[in-house]
Amino acid sequence: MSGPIEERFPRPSVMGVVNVTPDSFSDGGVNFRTADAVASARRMAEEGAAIVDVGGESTRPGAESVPLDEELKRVVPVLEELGGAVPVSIDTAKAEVARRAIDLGAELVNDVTALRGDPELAEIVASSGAYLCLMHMQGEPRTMQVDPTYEDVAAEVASFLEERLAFAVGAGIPEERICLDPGFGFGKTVEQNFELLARLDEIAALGRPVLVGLSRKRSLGRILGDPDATTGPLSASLAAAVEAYERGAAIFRVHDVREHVEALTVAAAVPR
Ligand code: 7PJ
Repeated sequence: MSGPIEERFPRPSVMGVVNVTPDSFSDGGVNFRTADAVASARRMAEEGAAIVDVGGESTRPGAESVPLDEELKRVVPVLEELGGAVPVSIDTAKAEVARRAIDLGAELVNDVTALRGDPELAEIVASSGAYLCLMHMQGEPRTMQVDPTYEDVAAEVASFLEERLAFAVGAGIPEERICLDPGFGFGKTVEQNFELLARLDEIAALGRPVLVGLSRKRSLGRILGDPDATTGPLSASLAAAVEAYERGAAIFRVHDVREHVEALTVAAAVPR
C-alpha cells in the first residue's frame, strides 16, 4: 500500500460523506439507494474530495445498531459499482464489513468505536495495511447525548486517543497509518464541542493527523439559536472547518465537498 497517512492526505484534505442509510441525521436517506450513493461519491471526487467515506450504519444520536447482513447489503453494492474508480473509506465498526470493503478497494477504515467495538477489526486493518481513523466517543450512539460529563474535555479526549493509538500500534497497525478524531458530537454538549474545538491543538500535539467531523452537526444549529436543532447549516459548517484548520486539523469529513474545498483552499493560502 501507499505511504504515511500524512502524505496521502496533506493538510487540508476533504473526505466526502456518503451515508447509505435511511436515517442519518444530516442527509437522511438521500444516498440509501445504490445508484444515488454511487452518483454522490463520483460527484464528490470530481469536486475535490481526497476520499469518500461510505457507511451503512447511522451513528447519529439515538440510532440503533444495524445487523451485519443489512450493513453489507447497503455498502457492498456501492463499492462494487464504484469499482475502485473513487478512493473510498469504509465507515464501520465491524471487522467483516471492513474486510469486504478492503477487498473491494477501501483504503481507510473509519471506526467510531476506536477498536472497542469488534475485537477482530484490529487484525483486519493490520494485515491489510489499510489506513485507520480512531475516534473518541463517550458512551454509545443510542444514549451518548443523555448527560455527557467531563472534568476537562480536551485533556480527556486527548488521553483517550493516546491510549487507543497505543492499543492499535500494539495490535500491529503502524502508527504512520493512523489518524485521530476528537469525535465532535459523540457524547458532548454544545459547550464541550466548542471547548474541544478551541483546544484542538492539544489533540494535534499527539503527533498524528487530526480528522474532524463538524459538518452539519447539531451544535452548529444550536449556537445559531435553535435549542432543538438536530442539524446545522453549511455556512456554520464552513466556519467551524476553518477554525479547526487553524488549530491543526488535517482531514475534514464533510457533506458539502465543493464548498469545503473552496473555504479550506482560501484558509490554506493565508501565509503563516
Ligand atoms: C463522524 C464520523 C465524525 C468520524 C459521523 C455524520 C454523523 N466519523 N461519523 N468523525 N460523524 N471519523 O454523518 O456527520 O465526526 S456520523
